[in-house]
Amino acid sequence: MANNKTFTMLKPDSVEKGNIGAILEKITSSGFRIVAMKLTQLTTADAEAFYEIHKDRPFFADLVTYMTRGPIVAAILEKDNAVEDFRTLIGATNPAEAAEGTIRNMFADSISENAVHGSDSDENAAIEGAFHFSGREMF
Ligand code: IDP
Ligand code: MG
Repeated sequence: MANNKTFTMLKPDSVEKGNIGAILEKITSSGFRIVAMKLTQLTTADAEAFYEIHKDRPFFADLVTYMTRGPIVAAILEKDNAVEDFRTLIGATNPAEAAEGTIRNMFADSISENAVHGSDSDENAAIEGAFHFSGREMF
């Protein structure tokens, strides 16, 4: 995936609270094009693999429980400078520190349940997108 794509998940809290539509509106009105999208649910093995980098952190078990407790929306998004611009749009990991108008500022409850995922590099965007979507599901 080139540097014009990123990967996102609307996390279980966003789906539970009925925020799918509002968050997608914010994403598309900020200039991101939806390349691929589905409602899906992570297994424990999926979440452990996805967040492997955090496996030694004290919050790891809670993170896996949270991310597997219900469906998510997984999507690939396209825009110039997608990874960096999407991280700006979602705001800081801790919504208490997320800038006004960012998705986490508007829709997240806490540092653990923070509404959305955004890839942190072009390399991870490609890995994370390919984990969820085959070539024939990308447009
Ligand atoms: P990011 O999602 O902003 O990239 P990461 O540091 O990669 O943040 O952490 C991955 C996820 O783990 C966060 O989105 C959040 O759900 C959870 N998390 C991160 N730090 C903490 C923490 O200090 N306490 C509880 N959960 C956390
Ligand atoms: Mg991260």
